[in-house]
Amino acid sequence: MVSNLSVLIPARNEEPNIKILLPQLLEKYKNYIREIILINDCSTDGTQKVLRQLKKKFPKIKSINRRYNPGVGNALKEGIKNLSTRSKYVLFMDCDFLANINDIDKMIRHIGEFDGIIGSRFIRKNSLVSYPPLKRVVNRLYHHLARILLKIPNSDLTNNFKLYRTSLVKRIYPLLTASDFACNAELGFYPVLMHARITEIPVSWQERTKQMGLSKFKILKVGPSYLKVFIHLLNFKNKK
Ligand SMILES: Nc1nc2c(ncn2[C@@H]2O[C@H](COP(=O)(O)OP(=O)(O)OP(=O)(O)O)[C@@H](O)[C@H]2O)c(=O)[nH]1
Ligand SMILES: [Mg+2]
Repeated sequence: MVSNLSVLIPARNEEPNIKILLPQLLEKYKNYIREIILINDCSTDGTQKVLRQLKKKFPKIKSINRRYNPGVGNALKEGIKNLSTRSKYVLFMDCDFLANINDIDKMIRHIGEFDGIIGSRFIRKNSLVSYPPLKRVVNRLYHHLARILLKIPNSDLTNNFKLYRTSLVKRIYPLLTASDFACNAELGFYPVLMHARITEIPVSWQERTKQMGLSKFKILKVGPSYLKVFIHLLNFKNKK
């Protein structure tokens, strides 16, 4: 059975979402979760204040408050460095995955057979509700290139919705170079290149409502970083 589960969540200005997400996770998965590590990067809204309140009520919540050099990759690496020594599994997820809380149940039930399970938005039809068309095209192109050049057939390895064994996370950690969103691609692709047992389950994706705050993802800004990661992945594959 899954125990000693660490949940790693990067956050930047996510006050409205963490108020809902963290209590729901702890309510639904209290038998599994050892810790939720929320890595708060330079938030200018009430994220830190809400976190302080939540931590009083839920001792399993830990926070890392980063004050400079923000970025999802920097935050995730910091989170991994701070995992409990007793951590056996790590769940990576975003603050706006409120609609995906129930999907974790399936991941937990099946992780015994795998080293990692990734939530894919591209297995089931109609899984994407108002997904930005440009992001979709670029995402599909990235995975298409991966199929051809890396011989990786998986459908959505860049989604930051992954349940991994902690031992696997520690093997990937030294390979992580991206400071931004492209770290999600490193976390998804390296395990497959390392021949870890990775599978995907279908999940849906829902656009942020007005109440959920703004997206921080800017495709033109992070595009070069994803390309750099792809070159690292190619080099890694060719060296093996
Ligand atoms: N720690 C940290 N977290 C960040 C930073 N930028 C974004 N995040 C978090 O990363 C997660 C994903 O960010 P989103 O803005 O939802 O990006 P996205 O999912 O690609 O965009 P959407 O399509 O709007 O959902 C959220 O939990 C954010 O709070 C950052 O600089 N530092
Ligand atoms: Mg999002």
